[in-house]
Amino acid sequence: MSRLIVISNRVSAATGQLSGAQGGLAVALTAALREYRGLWFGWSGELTEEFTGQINFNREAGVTTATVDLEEQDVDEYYNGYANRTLWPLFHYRIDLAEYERDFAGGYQRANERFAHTVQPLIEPDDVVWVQDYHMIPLGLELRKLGCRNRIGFFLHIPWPPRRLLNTLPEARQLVETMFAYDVIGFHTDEWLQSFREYAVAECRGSYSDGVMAVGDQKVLLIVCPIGIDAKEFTELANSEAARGVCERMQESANGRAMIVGVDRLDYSKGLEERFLGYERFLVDNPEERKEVFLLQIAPPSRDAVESYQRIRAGLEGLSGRINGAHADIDWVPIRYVNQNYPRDVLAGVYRAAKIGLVTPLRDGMNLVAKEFVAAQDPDDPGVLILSRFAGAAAQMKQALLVNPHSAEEISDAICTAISMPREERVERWRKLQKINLEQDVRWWRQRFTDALMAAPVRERAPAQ
Ligand code: GDG
Repeated sequence: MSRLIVISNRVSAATGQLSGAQGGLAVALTAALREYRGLWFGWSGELTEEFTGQINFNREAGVTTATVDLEEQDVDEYYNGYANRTLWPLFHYRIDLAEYERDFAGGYQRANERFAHTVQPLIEPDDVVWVQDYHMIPLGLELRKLGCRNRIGFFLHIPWPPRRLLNTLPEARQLVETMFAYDVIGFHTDEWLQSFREYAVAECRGSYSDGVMAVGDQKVLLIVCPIGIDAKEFTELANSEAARGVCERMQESANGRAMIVGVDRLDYSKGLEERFLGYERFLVDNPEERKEVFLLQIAPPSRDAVESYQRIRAGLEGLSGRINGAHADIDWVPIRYVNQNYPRDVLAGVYRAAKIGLVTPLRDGMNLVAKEFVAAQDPDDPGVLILSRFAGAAAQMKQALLVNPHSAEEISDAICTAISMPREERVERWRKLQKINLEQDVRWWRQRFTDALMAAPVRERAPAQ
């Protein structure tokens, strides 16, 4: 049987001490790697004076990880630069925040070449290679240049931007052309796939038929493959003693008021400012309801080496302070805004205690918080999910209250609807949402992708460069 080689920027085999965004993904990939006797390769997160390509092997939770240290300049240009200051904002439609620097593009290319040279000797002829996310777009081509004929797939965890936005990136076409070295490319939604397809057809002379994009003599299968969570595990977590304790504590501190919860990495794509403004609109427009609710926003800081993240953090502190100053009373504060990272069982208990989950990103590849909120609910008395129609999750979670996150009025209206929603309707909506959560979970996702990849024809030869 073929081995699976997963390649991603950061590596985190599931050891039982999962935290943050790696949680569900690490569980899914670890399970796949165990099944296929695989290997997980990526950056160690550590710096080195001079890049040597020396690999640190580790065996964790039944999975072999192989990591490599990077030079400070690589991290500045590749990770903090091109990945997080160029591609992340651009792919989330924020060309106002995107920084286009040749040094970033050069560092990104160099880091990907270094990854390819380092991992290539570890790849055996029958192995199947799965590259993850926007940090590594050109990696497949770099491996092909080194003679790798294995099946190589790529999965994009973030949105694919519309063609006209992508064209603002000076090297957009060259970047997209590197992707034809893959055998399969996966997207969370049909919308992201269609944007990729439109770009490839219009700008790279691609032709598309039956899910296959052909460019010259290269063919790549495009698939929609929405990621899920480990819904069963998360539901169990929400029923654990620790989570129940947290839930009770939250209910006590809510003092009979309905808790609205938001949980997001502190990132401008998550629409936190717009969410606060929508909530404020609700307070202003519904004076009789306002002291019946409060918003708990958990927002652990991320990427704080990047200036736009420092700005959003300062902006949110100002905005939550202003809203609390304007609307609070001696016995009530409208927003509890917390910049901390909590263990997963605490999050599960918090979700469970909430009457409303407010998940309103301006743009999101998928959004796993929406799925976790659903998985954590009490089946007999579930809370209501308010979800941005611009999150990939909206394509699957149609029984949520879908809103335009830019509209304070829509957010406010949805909060009103959620607060007064009868129990039967809440239960009915929740059942459908949880059914999809369980059916299309994280294992379904990786099986769908690896099945497509394993079925791809093996390349006869590496493309000439
Ligand atoms: C990218 C894409 C796509 C958050 N705060 C805490 C904490 N979290 C966890 C959540 C959730 C994860 O982080 C966030 O996942 P999202 O999917 O919401 O967002 P991104 O981090 O932007 O992820 C996204 C995803 O990749 C997968 O493809 O869905 O669209 O942007 O699991 O629970 N976890 C803990 N403490 C916190 O305080 N433990």
